[in-house]
Amino acid sequence: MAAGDQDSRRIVALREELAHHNHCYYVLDAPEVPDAEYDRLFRQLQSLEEKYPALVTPDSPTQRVGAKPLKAFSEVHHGVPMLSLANAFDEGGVKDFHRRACERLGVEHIDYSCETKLDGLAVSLLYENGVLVRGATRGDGRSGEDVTQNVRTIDSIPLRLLGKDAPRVLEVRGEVFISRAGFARLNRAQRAEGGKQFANPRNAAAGSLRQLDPRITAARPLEIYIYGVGVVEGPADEILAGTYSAMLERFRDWGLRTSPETRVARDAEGCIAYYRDIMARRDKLPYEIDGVVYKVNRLDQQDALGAVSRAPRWALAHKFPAQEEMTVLKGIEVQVGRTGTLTPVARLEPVFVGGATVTNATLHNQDEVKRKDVRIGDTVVVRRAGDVIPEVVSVVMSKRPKHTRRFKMPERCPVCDSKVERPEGESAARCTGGLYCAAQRREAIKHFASRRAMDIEGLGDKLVDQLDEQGMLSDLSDLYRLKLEDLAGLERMGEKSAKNLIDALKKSQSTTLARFLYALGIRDVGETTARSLANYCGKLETLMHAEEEVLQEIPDVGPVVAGNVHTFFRESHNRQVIRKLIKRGMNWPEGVVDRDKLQPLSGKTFVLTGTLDSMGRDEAKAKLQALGAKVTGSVSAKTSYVVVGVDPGSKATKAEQLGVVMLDEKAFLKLLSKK
Ligand code: D41
Repeated sequence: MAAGDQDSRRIVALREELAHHNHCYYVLDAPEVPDAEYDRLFRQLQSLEEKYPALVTPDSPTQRVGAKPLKAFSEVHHGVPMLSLANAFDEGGVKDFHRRACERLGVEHIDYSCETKLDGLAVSLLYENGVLVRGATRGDGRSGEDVTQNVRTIDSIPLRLLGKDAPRVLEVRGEVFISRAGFARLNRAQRAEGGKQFANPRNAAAGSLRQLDPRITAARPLEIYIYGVGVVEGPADEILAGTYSAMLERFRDWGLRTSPETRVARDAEGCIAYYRDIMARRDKLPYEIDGVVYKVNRLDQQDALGAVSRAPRWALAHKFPAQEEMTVLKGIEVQVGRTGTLTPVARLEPVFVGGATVTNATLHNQDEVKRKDVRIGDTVVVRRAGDVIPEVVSVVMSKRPKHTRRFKMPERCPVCDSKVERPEGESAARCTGGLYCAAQRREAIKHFASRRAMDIEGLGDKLVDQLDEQGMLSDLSDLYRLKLEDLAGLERMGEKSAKNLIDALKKSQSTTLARFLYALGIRDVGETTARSLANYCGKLETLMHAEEEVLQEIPDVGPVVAGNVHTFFRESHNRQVIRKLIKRGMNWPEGVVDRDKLQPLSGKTFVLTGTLDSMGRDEAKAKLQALGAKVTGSVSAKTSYVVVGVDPGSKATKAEQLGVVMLDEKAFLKLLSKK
């Protein structure tokens, strides 16, 4: 069928509109319309194109996937070589780089454009007359592979540049990557389909871009940031005359996506300040980065500096310390925690990783050791990311020495020789020695003294160990029997610090019931639960005599915690320690019950989605809040209930995925009436 004027104009208009919304979404990060509206326009275009196949053009947004699988990739020669980046691993390297650039240019100051260094793979995109005609991998920098079919499936790559003023030929370079969220989603999907797991986002991005079947690539959450330019011909080649940051600005106008973390900074100091800022926010960025990149901002200065051995003299990658390194595992020690949990800890040949020297790394538990099959003498990969505890990630099997033996968890506690138990269904093995076990006793005292518990200033971990070694702490209450003379005899304990500690101990005795309960270190009783217990019962006596069923009535307390609390207070040793603590001066204002925290839905979080017949959303929210519930806008694993009305949104799907309890209107009304 031949298209009427109206239809063909509509097709063009739809493509422009879709391109505009893509730009808003990917480049400006500010969508103007909801996804559903985009989908609607997209489907309109699809059906018009189905009606008039002759009007389908390769740059239509409907044509991202469509090509058939290839047998092999063909080779692409890069007209302008794709250079690599020189590296600096410390601030000295940055200062040297800056000094050399200043000397060569004969200037005192240089402006740099700073950006994040994404951990993906470099590609080249070629636009002719505004249309994407070729995509290629970097390869060795001189030639790479033709991955046009695949880059076309990446939504953040425009198939046609916006506006009319782009150069006739424009080759841009950028990094294709997968965000953290995309990576998690991809691996989850792979697991569900029995496919292979990717080790990290970089591998996933590289593997996805090098698929011969573009339909596979299309299903992968690839993204791009553009950071460079190759061949440029024709009008608007003035982009090569100003600054790099102005060039990026022009790229954005044309619909090309650039990093939002780009800043101009002056001299090495400005660059280093940028590095520190990004380093501090590294773990919060939505994608993984392995450093930052500084580029001399003035393009004429870039030209003057030129390149040496495949790397420009005007750009520098300032790398973060690696988060994973290899080292040798010298031994496995089993540590006993406050509640008796046995944790296998790897003793390592010291290794510098994630910005610190690491000599110990956790192996988590017996199952993990078994899964990773970690053995003494192995070369292992150690990871230290941000503030998390260093861990052993994997074993380099090819480096395993001969005659190694599997690790087995001890059957007796390495500290007190009591029996080790592993309750069914739990991953943790536990020492059954209780407070007779020195390790548990010491950890319990350290917890008791900690800031959020009794807050005994000056009673650090080392001192607790010392006091325990001297036999001065057979239980918690002995802390309040300590005298100046006892402390004076200890190593590294001056008169002044001894006196301060005695004062701090005295001060800690005026406390609150919530703090005291938390300080006792009852299994699974954190600060929030301790507060709930205190608020609900008001008096310690009440709590000590409460039956499990009664405890379960308390907000935040389920059967497990109720059981733990009950067991703790039934234990005569514990009751005795509490009695002694009180006798020696522990006190708190009694019976102050915080009524707010006593409401029937305290501690519960609700999310509302869809419309209810019987009441408006505000009314439902008010009713819930009146009962003490929290009402939030988005579903997470912490959500207690999702109330699902008519026409629910994506929140219902999310709730289903996370296994959050969903209430329909009837169940919701019933819940309100019962409370
Ligand atoms: O984010 C990156 N990985 C990144 C890589 C970046 N932000 N800028 C880069 N700039 C260049 C030059 C200066 C050569 C145009 C790069 C790369 N190159 C690069 N990536 C892989 C090889 C080279």
